[in-house]
Amino acid sequence: MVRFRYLLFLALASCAATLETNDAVDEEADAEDPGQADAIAVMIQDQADGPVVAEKSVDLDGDGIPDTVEEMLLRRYRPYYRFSKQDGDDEQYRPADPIAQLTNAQLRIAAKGGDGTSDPIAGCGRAGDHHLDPPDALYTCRTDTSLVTSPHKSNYALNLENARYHGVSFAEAQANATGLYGHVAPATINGHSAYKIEYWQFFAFNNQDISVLGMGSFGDHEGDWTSVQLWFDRELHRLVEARYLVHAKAITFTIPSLTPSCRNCTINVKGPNYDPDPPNFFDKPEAYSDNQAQFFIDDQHFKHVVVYIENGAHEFWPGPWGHAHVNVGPLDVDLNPHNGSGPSYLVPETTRLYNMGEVEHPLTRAGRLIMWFNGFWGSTNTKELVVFGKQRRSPVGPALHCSWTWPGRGPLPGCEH
Ligand SMILES: [Ca+2]
Ligand SMILES: [Ca+2]
Ligand SMILES: [Ca+2]
Repeated sequence: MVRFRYLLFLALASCAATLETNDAVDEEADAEDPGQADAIAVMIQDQADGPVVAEKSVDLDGDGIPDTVEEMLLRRYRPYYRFSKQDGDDEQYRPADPIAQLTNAQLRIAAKGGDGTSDPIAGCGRAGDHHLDPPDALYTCRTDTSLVTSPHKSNYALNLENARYHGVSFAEAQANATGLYGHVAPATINGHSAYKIEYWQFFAFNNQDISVLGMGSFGDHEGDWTSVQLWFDRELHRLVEARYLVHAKAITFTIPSLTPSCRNCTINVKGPNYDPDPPNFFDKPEAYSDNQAQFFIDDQHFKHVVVYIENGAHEFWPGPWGHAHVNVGPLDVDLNPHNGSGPSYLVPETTRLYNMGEVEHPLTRAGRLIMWFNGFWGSTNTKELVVFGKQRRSPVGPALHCSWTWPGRGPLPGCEH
C-alpha cells in the first residue's frame, strides 16, 4: 500500500510538472526534443549569476515562469535577420557585444539640453583611461547607476570607445548571435494569458548618414538598442502577435492561425491592412500595422519573425516595403533603406543563455550588467537640428524602454519609445 501511494504520488507529481510546461507547446509545430529542457537546465546551472541546481522548475528571475521555459521560447522563436545595403555597400555598424563595449567604456554625465558630457567620473574605472574594466565597476564606483537602487532614468552616460563602433564581423555575429539578449515575462493578450518574448539587439553606433547643408552626422549617436517582441498565447498555444520597434514607434502584426506545408522556407503573411505601398511612415505609422509580415519556417515548423534591418539606424522593419522621410527645414530627407539585400541569416542557437532574467532578479551576469544601467548607452549628446525629437542623444537601455514588460507592473516613469 505504501508502495502504491508512493507510485501514485510520483504519477501526480509528474503530471503537475507536465501541466506546468504544457501551455508552452506550439500546436502549429512539431514536438520538441524532450531532452531540451534538461539541457537548458544545465546551461542555467552553469551560467546563472549565483549557485543553482539543474532543475527544470527553477525560477531564478522570480516571474512565475520556469526559467527553462523562458530560455526555450527565446531559442525557439529567435528572429531571422536581413541587413540592408546602402548604395551597394553592406551595413558598416554591425552587431556589437554590449559587455565588451562596457568594459572599454568610461562613465560620464550627460549635460541637460544636449550640451555634451562631463569628463570621465573620478574614481570610476581603471587608472589611466577610466575604462570600466571589470564592467561591474559601473555599479560599484557609484551606487545610483542601477535601476535597482535608483529606478528612474539618470544622466549617466557611457562613453563608448570610438574604435569599436563597427562591432564584430558578420561571420562572427552569425556564429555567436553577438549582442542579442532577451527576456520573457507573463502577459495578457486578447483576454488570454500569454508569454511576452522580447529580443533586444545591441549595436555600438547608429549611423543615420543623413547629409544636409554640409552636416553629415545628425541622427548619428553612440549605442543602439533595437527590438522585436512576440506574444505566445498560452490558451491558443501559438504565436499571436509581433511588435517591431521602428524609430520610437511600434508596428504590430496580428499573426493568424497558420501551418504552412513548407519547411526551411520564408512565407509572406498579409494582414487586414495590406497595402504594398503605404504612405510615409512618419505621416501615418498605423498604416504599417497589420499590413504584412514575413516568417522563416524552420525544419520543425516553428515561425521566426523576419526583420528587415534599416541600414545604419538598425530599425527592425517587418518587410522591405514602405518608406520613411523627414522634413529638415525646407528639405525632405529620405531615411536609410531597409531593403534586406545585405547579409541575412537565422540568428543561431548558441551555448550562451539569451535570457537576461528580470531587473530585480537577473539570471546571468550579462543580464545584470545590461538591465541595471539607468543612464544612456553612449556619450553623443550634442545640439544639432532635431530630426527625431531627441537630437543625437544616445538611447537608454532595454528596461527603460516603454515596451519592456515588467512582471506584475507597468513601465517605469520616464520610459522611452
Ligand atoms: Ca522565470
Ligand atoms: Ca566615444
Ligand atoms: Ca523572465
